[in-house]
This record gives sequence, structure tokens and C-alpha cells, in this order.
Amino acid sequence: MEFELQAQDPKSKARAGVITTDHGKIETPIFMPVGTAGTVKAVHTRELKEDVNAQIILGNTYHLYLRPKLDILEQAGGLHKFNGWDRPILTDSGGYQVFSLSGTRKIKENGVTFKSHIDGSKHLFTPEGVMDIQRTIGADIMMAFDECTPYPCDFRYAKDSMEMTHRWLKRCINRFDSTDPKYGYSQTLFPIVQGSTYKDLREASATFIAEQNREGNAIGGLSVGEPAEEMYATTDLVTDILPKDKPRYLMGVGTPANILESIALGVDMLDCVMPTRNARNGMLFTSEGIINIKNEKWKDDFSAIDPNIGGYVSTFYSKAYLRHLVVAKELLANQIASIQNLSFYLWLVKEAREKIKSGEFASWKNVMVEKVSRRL
Ligand code: PRF
Repeated sequence: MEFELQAQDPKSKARAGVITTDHGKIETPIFMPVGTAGTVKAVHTRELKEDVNAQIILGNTYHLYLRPKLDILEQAGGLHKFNGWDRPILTDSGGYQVFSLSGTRKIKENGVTFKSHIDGSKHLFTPEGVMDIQRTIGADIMMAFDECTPYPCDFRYAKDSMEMTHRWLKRCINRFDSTDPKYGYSQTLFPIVQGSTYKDLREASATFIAEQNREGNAIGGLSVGEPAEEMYATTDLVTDILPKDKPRYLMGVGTPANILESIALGVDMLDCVMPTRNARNGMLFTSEGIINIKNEKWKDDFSAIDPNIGGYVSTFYSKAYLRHLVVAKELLANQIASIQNLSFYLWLVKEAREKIKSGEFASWKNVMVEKVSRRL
């Protein structure tokens, strides 16, 4: 993997760059749609490429390991072959999903034992095991095994957890560096900064992560319930320490406003379930603001869903039609709403990238944050 920094905004820490992988290029800043179980929910691979313009998608170690399981992924020749997505894939390590999804779980130095949310069966994730699983899935970008601390979290717990995450990282790196990719293209490993909202812990973690000298770095443990101001302050502090010549990935963030503010703080990659999950609940993100499409007020609004952002779904279907589909619980509603929301997120980061390149990002961002946050 390579990263080329192309432009820096004069009035903020925002950057534009290009990541090159064996599955193609990713123009940053980028939003990565979440495809937990090997599918971005309700969106075809072809639509993801041609309508949404997604450049990279996420998969989850936890989910794919439990279902369809590794033997099937290996027989398929990896996740790219299995789901037909031939652009880059990033997999999360399971370090987060084990904590948020599985029932009983026990964290020990060796790893985490947990019960499957599907059938209650018992499993063990270790740093080494999670590297092997991501080799088998065949992600272009693999994530280190970490513990994402909850919020709030007392200092002692946050410190012990961060130190364990660092020891786990060393084990991930040893395993990663002593094994080969399975499918003939290269893979890379991103470490994850933790440390809750404690300034000294975040400084220590970011310094440790930077010292590992990997090809990219991630910031975890944020957007877990802390006030937005704390999330931004922590991100700001961490991006001051992480190397400038490598991409930075802020995990699990966020609203359109969060995305723009994080980009302003020097973040290059983001992912979140929000655009797809909220789509399935009738919440639409558009270039004019947020729409609750179930609301009566849209029942006779025959204007296009979002004429400004281009793309087939956003310009072809009307708000009134989509509202009808949602109210009637038609399956097509989920598809149209998911594509709209993802198209909007990808449009937003593309605009951000253009503004960074033309040196106008900071002032544009302030106007856009207002616009994309308002409820119509
Ligand atoms: N760690 C991992 N995945 C994550 C997170 C984390 O801290 C977060 C936090 N927002 C989302 N996804 N491995």
C-alpha cells in the first residue's frame, strides 16, 4: 500500500491524498460504507460502484468468521471473489464487535472468549488468530486487535486496557510480519490508538502507535457516547502526533457534521453504519439537510430526492414516491434510501476533497456543517 499526500488546506489540518492498493486507488478523504457480513445492506455491488461511487468497503472479522465461516471464504478465494467487489476492502478486527454484540465475554491477556450472537457457541479471539482470519478473508487493509473502552471509563481501566491493546498490537505485528497473503495481492495492517478521553493516555498511545511505523494508523475508542467536543479534542491531539505521510482512519464516525469536522482535524478515512442503518428507519441524508421521509409533509412532494448530488437513485425517484414505499413497508424503500444516504456521504467527502485541493475547505466546511445538520 502507498499513500501520496496531494494537498493540505491552509486554514485547517485537512488533507487530500491517494492510497494505492493492489485492488486500486482510494482518493482521500474517503467515507467507507460498512458491509458487515460481506454485503452493504440492501445495496448491490454494481450499485455501490456505479451509483454510490464507493471506493472501498468494510467487512467485519467477527461476523464473517461466524458466518459463512472461514472454510467457505477460503474456498471462494477470499471475500472479493465471494461478493464480487473488486475494489479495496478493509476488515475490522472484531475487537469492537465482540464487545458490542456477543453475550458473555471474558477479556484476558491471551485474548477474548465470547459467545456467538447467532447460536451461542463459544469462541476465542487472540491477536494472532484475528490476523490469520483477516488473511483468509483477504482484506487489503487489516486492523489490529484492540479493546475499545466504553465511555465513561475510569482512568485505571483505560490505562490498563490501552497497555494491553499495545501488547496485543506487538503480537499482531509479529504474526502479520511472519505470514503471507493467501490470494496473491498484498495486505497491510493498521494499528489502533486507544486511551479513552484521557489526554496523557492518548498522547502515550499515539506515540506508541506512530513508533510501530506501519503504512497507516487508526484512531479507535471514540464516538462511544462522549460529547462531540471531547471526540474532536481527542482527535485533534492524536492527529498532531500520528505521522503526516500516512493515512489516518477514524473508526466508526459519524454524522455528516462529524465527518466534516474530523476531516478538518486531519482524518483521511472514516466509516459508520449511520447512512445505511438510518436509511432503513426512514432517515434520509441530503445535500439540503436531514429528512424524515415518513413525515406527512413529503406525501405530495414530487421533487427528486436529492437533485444536487447526481446519481440515478437521487435524481430519478421523488420524495413522495419514496415516502409511499416506506409507509407501505415495500422492500424497495430500503434499497433507495440506502443508496441515497451512501451517495450523499460519498458526495460530501468528494466535495471536501475538491475544496481542500482549491484551498477553500475551512470556510466551506463551516457553511456545510450547518446545512447538512438541519432538519427539513
Ligand atoms: N476499535 C475497533 N473497531 C472500532 C472501534 C474501535 O475502537 C470503534 C470506535 N468508534 C468503531 N469500530 N477495532
